[in-house]
Amino acid sequence: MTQYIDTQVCIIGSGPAGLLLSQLLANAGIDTVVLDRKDRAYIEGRIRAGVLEHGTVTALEEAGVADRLHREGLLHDGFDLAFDGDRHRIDLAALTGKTVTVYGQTEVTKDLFDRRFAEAQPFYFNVEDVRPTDLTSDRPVVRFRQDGKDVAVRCDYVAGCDGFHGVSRQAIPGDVLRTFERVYPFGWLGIMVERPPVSHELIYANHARGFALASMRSKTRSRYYLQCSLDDDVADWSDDRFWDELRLRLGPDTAAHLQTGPSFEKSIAPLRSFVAEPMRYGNLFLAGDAAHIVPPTGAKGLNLAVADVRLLSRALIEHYRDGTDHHLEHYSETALRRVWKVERFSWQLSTLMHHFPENSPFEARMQRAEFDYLSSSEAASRAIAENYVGLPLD
Ligand code: RFL
Ligand code: PHB
Repeated sequence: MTQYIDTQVCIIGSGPAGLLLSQLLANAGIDTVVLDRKDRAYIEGRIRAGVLEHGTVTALEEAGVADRLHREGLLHDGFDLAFDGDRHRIDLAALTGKTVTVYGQTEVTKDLFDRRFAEAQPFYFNVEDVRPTDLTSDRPVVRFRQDGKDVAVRCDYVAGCDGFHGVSRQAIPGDVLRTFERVYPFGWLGIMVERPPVSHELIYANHARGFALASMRSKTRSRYYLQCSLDDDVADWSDDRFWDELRLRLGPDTAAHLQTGPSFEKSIAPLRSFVAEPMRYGNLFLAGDAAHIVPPTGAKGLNLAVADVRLLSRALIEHYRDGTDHHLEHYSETALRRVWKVERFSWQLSTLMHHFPENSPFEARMQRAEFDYLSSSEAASRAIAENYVGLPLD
């Protein structure tokens, strides 16, 4: 026997995109049902993004979930690019008048869950076999199984917020969907450690041995990354090996301030650029990693997911409140225009800052020339800065 549930918007995926969309719609009096194949503890535990654009903070404020962020988040008004020992600071505040906020994705997710649970939002966790159907009808149905029972959510719209490996994108027929992809020939090995950061701002370093990033989650917790081979196994990387390599890539002046300790998280993530077009099929709308992936170098993945959700929530609220579909009709093209600009920036910064095994000496010189140009040109630095703090919504 199938249990039927009726709602206005069925949201597949309760990562940051799905949770924020649900909250923004709830604030406008729109009903949602949210489902996820994992549970809350698992989703909150995923250590990922750390840098929030100004617009992301605004969206969290609009959703009413920014109190702790304002208390605990760290405002950063610049970051460093390092190239074979030379350093160039991108002064975000001076170049753009804006800052970014360092606050972990784990915390954003926790704040959103706390709020949704306080409002008794219906969640379906640990669901299996999720199938979005009837997407071109005016009453789509999302079917799934939970605890051996069949459930069907009847809705006006489906929001596919189920990440890169989700089912929503796959529900778009092959003759409609176009995908664009670049897979990078290396990964990022990341660790978390309960020690003060090596520097009060982030350092992105290109070294002949590979890229390194010094980041943080708070004044006492650091996050470091090293470019690694895709064949590497986390087990090959003892903490000692990680610290030795990080010291080499950051250089002696910075390394002198490095406080090491036992890591409590260590994982390898591949780097990919990916875009799916269109981001709408019938009454299905894709948002976040379900539609696009950026390499983490520009710190854009979570921010891009939030930008999609701002556009989509605005369009859905306009539909229910004013009865007009102008922004829904243009959602895909508006979102994609911004997505491609952010893809471009993430690709540019990734290309500049990594050691590419296949690069010829010419391409290596081009990287160096780009760094030298950035270091000497305020215009070039401002172009990096305005992308890093976040491009306008549309
Ligand atoms: P998520 O977070 O992947 O959430 C998708 C949710 O959908 C669920 N799901 C399903 N649910 C039901 N049925 C199915 N069939 C389903 N399949 C999947 C999943 O369980 C999950 O809960 O996507 P969302 O919401 O679009 O959010 C995107 C962000 O998580 C992602 O872009 C960022 O984490 C990327 N990222 C960074 N972004 C930044 O803005 N700044 C950063 O500094 C940054 N650093 C990073 C990153 C990602 C990293 N990794 C590991 C990929 C650093 C790393 C290392
Ligand atoms: C992080 O702290 O996890 C982080 C920061 C900046 C990036 C990517 C990841 O560009």
